[in-house]
Amino acid sequence: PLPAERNGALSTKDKPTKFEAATTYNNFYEFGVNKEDPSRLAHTLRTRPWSVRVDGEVHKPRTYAIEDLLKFPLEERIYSLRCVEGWSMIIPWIGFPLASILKQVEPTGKAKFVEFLTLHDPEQMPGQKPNFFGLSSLEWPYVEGLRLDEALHPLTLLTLGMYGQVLPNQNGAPVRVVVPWKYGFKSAKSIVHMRLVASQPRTAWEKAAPQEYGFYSNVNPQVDHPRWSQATERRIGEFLRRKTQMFNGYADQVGSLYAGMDLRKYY
Ligand SMILES: Nc1nc2c(c(=O)[nH]1)N[C@H]1C(S)=C(S)[C@@H](COP(=O)(O)O)O[C@H]1N2
Ligand SMILES: [Mo]
Repeated sequence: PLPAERNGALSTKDKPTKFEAATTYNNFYEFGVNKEDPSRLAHTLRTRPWSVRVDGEVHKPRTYAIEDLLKFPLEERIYSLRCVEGWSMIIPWIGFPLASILKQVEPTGKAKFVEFLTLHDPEQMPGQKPNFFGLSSLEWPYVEGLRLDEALHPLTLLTLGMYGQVLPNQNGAPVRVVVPWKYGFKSAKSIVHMRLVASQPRTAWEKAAPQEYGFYSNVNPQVDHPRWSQATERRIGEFLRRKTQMFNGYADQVGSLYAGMDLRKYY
């Protein structure tokens, strides 16, 4: 169990997805490319000891043991997660604003982006082993990134738990980020390193298919994926598709971050 008070103001009123669904229908390519692979295979991930290195363009680089992270004041926030594949879930996450950590390490004036790196260990993460043909689903480690102002936004949650307990391995134990106005792949799992950098990181999905997965990846029903529409989504557990909301429903809170930007160009 991981107790935390609900932040009602920052939580959607939509009904949470069933725990059983949220823990058996996952994307976590370190454990395979099929939705049921992570729940079946992620037991090999060792989440203790665990630490997160925070360095790069900062005045006070620091390594946080997972126990240090668990001492931050935790809150529960019910967010919608919209996968780029066209499905969504409502998940009661537990964590604290990523900004709390970023402020402690004191970014230098050169820091413009935050890069997130997932653990790279094929012995624990079988999906990182190349297949018979020497091919891998993605380049490892999984890399994601945010602009510094996005990383500092109060909605961006450093996440340690969900549904009142610590994160199940398949959902990115022991620590992941959750960025609710962006497609799910921006929310990197099982993070070991956060690097503050001057130039835009090259993310794992940009390396795999740059014309399909841009750096920003804000949820946007008006900009289709090259191979499918993004106008609607299937909420896991529901039958009819729903309309996808601009910025996944968080437009009032985050729209100003992108004022004046052409969101077709910066997809
Ligand atoms: N390290 C890592 N993080 C990842 C992924 C991944 O394959 N590896 N998949 C992403 C994708 S595509 C989605 S939709 C969400 C899914 O999170 P969930 O399984 O907890 O719902 O995790 C994201 N974070
Ligand atoms: Mo996704």
